[in-house]
Amino acid sequence: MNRIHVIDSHTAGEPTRIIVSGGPRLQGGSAAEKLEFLRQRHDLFRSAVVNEPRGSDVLVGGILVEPANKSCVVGVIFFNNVGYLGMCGHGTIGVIATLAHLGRLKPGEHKIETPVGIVTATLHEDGTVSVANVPSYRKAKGVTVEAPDIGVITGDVAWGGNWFYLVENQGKAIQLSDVEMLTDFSWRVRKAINAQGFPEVDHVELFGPPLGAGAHSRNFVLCPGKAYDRSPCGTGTSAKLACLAADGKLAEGEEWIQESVVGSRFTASYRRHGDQIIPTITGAAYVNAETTLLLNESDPFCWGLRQNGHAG
Ligand code: PYC
Repeated sequence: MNRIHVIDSHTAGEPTRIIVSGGPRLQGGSAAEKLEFLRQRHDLFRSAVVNEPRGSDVLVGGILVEPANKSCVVGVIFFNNVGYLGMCGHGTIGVIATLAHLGRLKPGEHKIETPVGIVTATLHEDGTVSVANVPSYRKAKGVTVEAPDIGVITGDVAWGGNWFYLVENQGKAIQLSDVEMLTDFSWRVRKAINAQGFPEVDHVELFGPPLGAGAHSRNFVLCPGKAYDRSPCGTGTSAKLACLAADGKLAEGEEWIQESVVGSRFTASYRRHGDQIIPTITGAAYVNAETTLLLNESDPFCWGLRQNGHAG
């Protein structure tokens, strides 16, 4: 029986499960190398932690690792129901809230190593967290795709720590009552953009007018395993800022309030970094469970129910 100590939190409604102890020993120096070791040797562990019956498709997991870069307080590898994430904005806010809950961090600046670079998280006195993300940029503007039963869609491809296809004004209201339709729409769009020369895109982000006062935009973000992000998505908001900056629609240091499909918010801004930007995303996470997962190999669903329908 393996015992895995985890702390669960949510950031703007999106859940994060951080493995604090009991995970596999990961060989490799950097977080990127450790991710490859986890993927090659212990992928079932990922599934056991986040998939049903212990988790759900919505859950993002993170395993804390020894950072190779000693300026970092910790390293983290994020994963979901189908694989691994380069970075995760809501998850990083969850990591900081988790470490603060454990008494391992005080308010101030803390560097965190991720597989795609070092991010700087600031824990504020009021418990909110600002994450200065990895350099973000737009790769392609105005990419038109034709999706079955949808027609022609135009959007931008951008990097914010993960790859996004960002679509404005797709004619659909971004509302919680329509998430099934938005999921189906975004999934078709994702297949179309992948087929059209952008196989790296694994998140689709749709935008519409905000519903809440003071917000600039509302989004729906479809994640790689077909779950939608309950938060405004930290890496997705970073990709959005890269596009706004490239179009001259948001000045350096100006505030952007991104609302999610559930109505939660991140506040964001950016500074220039050569021809890329460094976005900063601010939000709050709340710890809501501290528990021990039991991995009993005689349980037929010990390693989680995977999307291909297989147990273990
Ligand atoms: O906040 O960056 C994010 C994120 C990625 C996937 C789910 N949330």
